Amino acid sequence: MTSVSDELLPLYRQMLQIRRIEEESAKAYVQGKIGGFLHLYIGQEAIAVGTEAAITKDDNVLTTYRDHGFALARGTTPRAVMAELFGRDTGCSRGLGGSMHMFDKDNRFFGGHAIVGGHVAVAAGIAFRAKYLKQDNVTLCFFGEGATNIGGFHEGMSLAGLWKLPAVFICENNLYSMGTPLVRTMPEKDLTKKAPGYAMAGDRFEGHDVLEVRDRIAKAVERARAGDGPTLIEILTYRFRGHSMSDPGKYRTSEEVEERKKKHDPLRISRAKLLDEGISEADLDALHEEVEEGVQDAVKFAEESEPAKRESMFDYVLAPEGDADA
Ligand SMILES: Cc1ncc(C[n+]2csc(CCOP(=O)(O)OP(=O)(O)O)c2C)c(N)n1
Repeated sequence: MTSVSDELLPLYRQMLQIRRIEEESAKAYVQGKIGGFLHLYIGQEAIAVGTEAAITKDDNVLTTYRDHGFALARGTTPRAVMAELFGRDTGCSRGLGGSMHMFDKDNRFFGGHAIVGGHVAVAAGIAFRAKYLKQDNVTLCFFGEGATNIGGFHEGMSLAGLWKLPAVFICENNLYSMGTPLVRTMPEKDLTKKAPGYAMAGDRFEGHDVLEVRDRIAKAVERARAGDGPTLIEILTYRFRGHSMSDPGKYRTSEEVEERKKKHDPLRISRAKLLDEGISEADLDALHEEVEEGVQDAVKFAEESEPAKRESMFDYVLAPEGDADA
C-alpha cells in the first residue's frame, strides 16, 4: 500500500521545481535577460501539479499566459522552459513564443495563450476532435476568473455543453484580474453558478492542497471520460506575485499577501504534511539540493543556447503560402 508521503513527495518535488524555475526567471527578467512579459504562477503550483497527477499523458492541457508551471508539470524539461523564456532556439516553442506562448505537442500541452478567454473555444475544438474520432482523451482548459466574462468563454462553454464534449473547464480564481478585484467586476461570486447555463456539472474548492486538487480534478475527468459531459470547476487560489513583473501591486496590501503566504502556500502545506508523515528535514534538504542543480543547469543551458532563428519565424504559421504579402 502506498503511504501519503509516497504520493506526496514527487508532487512536492514538482511544485518546488516550478517555484524555483520561476524565482530564477524573475531574477533573469530584472537583469534584462528575458524579453516581453513574465507572468508568474507562484502560489498556484498545487493546481498544475495536482492536475497532472489526475490525468494521463494522452489527455490535453491548455492554459493562459501564466503557463510555465503547466509546461513543467506536463513534462517539458526545465532546460526547454528556461530556454523559451530566454528566447532561444532550444526552447519548447523554438524561442518564438516566449513566456506567454509555451507549447509542447509531444506532451500534449497546447499552450500558453495570451488572449484572455480565447483558448476556451480552442479547447472545445480539441475535445470535439476526440469525441468525433472516438478517442478517449480528455481536454482540460484553465483560465482566470476574469476570462469568465469574455465572449470566447461563453462561445466555447456553450458548444462544449451542447455536444457533451470530453472536457473539463477550470477557473483558477486568484481574486484579481490584473489590478481589479473580482468583487468590483462580477455580481455573482460563485462562478460555478454559470455551469447550469451550459448544462454542465460544477465543483468549487480551495486549491492549496495538491492531493485535494488531484482528487477533485480526477472526478471531473472521470465524468468526461465516461461520456457524461464537461464540468466547470472553480478553484480558489491566490497569486503571491504581481499580475506580471511590471505590476507594482498597489491594489492589495502587503499584510494581505503575507497572510495568504502564511496560510495558503501550497509548498508550505505539503512540506508540513511530509514532516508529519515522518520525512526528515535532511531528506527534504537533499530534495531541494537536487532540484536546485536542475534549475541552475537550465539557466546555464538557456544562457549558452543560440537565440531564436529569424528564418524559422514562419515555419509554424498556419496560412496559405503567399498570403503574407497580400
Ligand atoms: C481579450 C483580452 N483582453 C484584455 C487582455 C489584457 N489582459 C491580460 S491579462 C488580463 C487579466 C486577466 O485576469 P484573469 O482572467 O483573472 O487571469 P489571471 O491573470 O488572474 O490568471 C487582461 C485584462 C488580454 N490579454 N486579452
